Amino acid sequence: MAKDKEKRKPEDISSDAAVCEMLKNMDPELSTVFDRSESMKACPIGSSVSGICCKNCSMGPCRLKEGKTGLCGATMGTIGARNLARSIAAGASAHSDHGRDLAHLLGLAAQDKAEGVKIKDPEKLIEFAKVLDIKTEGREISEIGVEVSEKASSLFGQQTGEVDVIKIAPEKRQEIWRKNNVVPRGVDREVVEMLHRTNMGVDQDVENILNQAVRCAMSDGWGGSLIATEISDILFSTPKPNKAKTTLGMLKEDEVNIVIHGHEPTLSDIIATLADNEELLEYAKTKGANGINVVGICCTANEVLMRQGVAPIGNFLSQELAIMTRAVEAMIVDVQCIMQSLGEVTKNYHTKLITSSPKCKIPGAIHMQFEENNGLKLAKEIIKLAIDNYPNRAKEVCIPDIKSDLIAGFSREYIKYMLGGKFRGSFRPLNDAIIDGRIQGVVGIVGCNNARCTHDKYHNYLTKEFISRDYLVVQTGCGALSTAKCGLMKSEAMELAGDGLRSICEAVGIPPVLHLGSCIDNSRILTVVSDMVKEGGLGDDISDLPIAGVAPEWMSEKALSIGTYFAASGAYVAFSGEPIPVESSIEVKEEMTKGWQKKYGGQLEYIADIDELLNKVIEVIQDKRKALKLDVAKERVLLDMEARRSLKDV
Ligand code: SF4
Ligand code: MSK
Repeated sequence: MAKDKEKRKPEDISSDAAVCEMLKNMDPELSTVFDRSESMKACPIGSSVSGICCKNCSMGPCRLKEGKTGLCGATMGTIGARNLARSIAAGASAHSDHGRDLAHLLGLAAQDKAEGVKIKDPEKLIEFAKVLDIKTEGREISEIGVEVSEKASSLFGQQTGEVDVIKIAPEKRQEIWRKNNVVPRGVDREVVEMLHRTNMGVDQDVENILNQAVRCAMSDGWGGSLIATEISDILFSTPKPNKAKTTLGMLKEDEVNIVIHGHEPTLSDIIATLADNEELLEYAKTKGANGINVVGICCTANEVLMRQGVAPIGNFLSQELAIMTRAVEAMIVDVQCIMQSLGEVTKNYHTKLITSSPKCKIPGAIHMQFEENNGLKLAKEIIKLAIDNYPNRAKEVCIPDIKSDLIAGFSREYIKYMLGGKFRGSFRPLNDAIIDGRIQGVVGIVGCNNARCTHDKYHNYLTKEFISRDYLVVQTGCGALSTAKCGLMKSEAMELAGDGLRSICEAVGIPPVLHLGSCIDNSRILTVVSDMVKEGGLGDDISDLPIAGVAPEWMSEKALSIGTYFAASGAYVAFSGEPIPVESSIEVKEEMTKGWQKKYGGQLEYIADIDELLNKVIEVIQDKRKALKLDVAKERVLLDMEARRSLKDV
């Protein structure tokens, strides 16, 4: 292992300075995901670069190269489309199952039956109730909460009609979806049909498979994820900007460190709230600790960062290293993006690994199951267990002395408020800034880290490049944490922004990179772009907007679902890092680019070279500006107002 480590310098492995520090100091006998990425190469056929692999029946796995078919006659195109579609179904399931649980929790919280959880944003509940056509006038909040819970839950099992949260999208967009028959009928229905159609010997037509893949992804972005975000805001509060600090350096030498990791906001929100509970703090003192330090990893971190300012210590690839600091008393994990290696890593340290969801048990972990009626009691038990573990900590800890400031907490509601004020909240100033060219466009840089790319490098590189060219960057998930760690989410980052973007950021008082939340919260971006269209002046559909999405270090199947629902919503989307599992099929790639462009005005493609991707995104956005005649507007604004007025005649 030590020999493997000599191959790459820490700086070639990660752009996170605290992670590099850990890699320099860690026990050379131990293995991390970075080591395994070197010792175990990806299967070239499985990754679909030089062929494709199908294992949908026991006559296979069939490994195909150009010109061959599987035993059943399946072509590379059919297998590529099926593989992508199955990944989308899995990704959509993960997000949607999360949304389902929150919908159920809302009903219990409304009836005071969810321990430690209450409706924190009744205004948002009323707004969401209206989207679901639920009467709100003259009704108690609890009553509305129960009905919203029931209606939202019913959208998962609905069999016919439309998942009616799509009404949030601009009218024209809804018509495009109806015309192409991709409006989800019910969240679960689309996933089940996707799995059926990709079963051995069913759907064999590339376009037909991908049509359903789009409908399935739509049931995530405009279904399960959107429901999850709206209800998370209702229950745990709609985010407002808050200051925090980040990196592994936020672990504390003299306090009980508790890491919350995964994706769910429920138990983690209660644990974070209890960090300054007097009784628990007193108990911590009896064990020699000066406090309780709750910090986060991955999207659970993003959930509590957005609402409570809890420090995110890292993203996906930092999870093993957090334990290797020897300073973590307990790591509580819920669902998604939790490496199984944590069970092995904790064997070498005093850290207690605790699983809390019935959906995720890990060998080597203690299972302490969260139920809607035990949140507070369980959170206290977990914190006490962590406190009891503090005296078992090694004398020497290894916490990197590196920290970075950040501002997070940009919800759609807050963006509207910050631009227009409480009583006239509006996207007008943003649209105007885009129209007059101070902001060239909006780029969403989202998604995971991938151990086969230099950790955080592409996220940070692209973010810097875009803001320097006056593109406002919005982020979610691990991508958001990448840039936060390298200091791009603080006011000082304004210096890196182009003059136009900087003038807006200074006027409004925001950083040039906005943190919109967890992976689930990509649905926030959908609602923001829908509002931008409704505000007017930038066309009448999402596909008219000068926007694009990028996932430069993607890893999870959820990213494929996200990329697909953005493309189906009219955005240009590019992935980089590792290829999308369709690379060996020209037929599939053509449908996802030219085909989807024609149908939805958006597309999804993989571009290996990061500068090529940067230029492509700029080209796409500039083409949109041209189509809106904004390229002309910018020059005329710089000349005089008269010329700008005459633009109407162009
Ligand atoms: Fe091979 Fe066809 Fe079976 Fe796939 S479904 S494993 S291509 S025989
Ligand atoms: S946690 S899905 S690695 S963004 Fe949402 Fe990060 Fe990707 Fe998991």
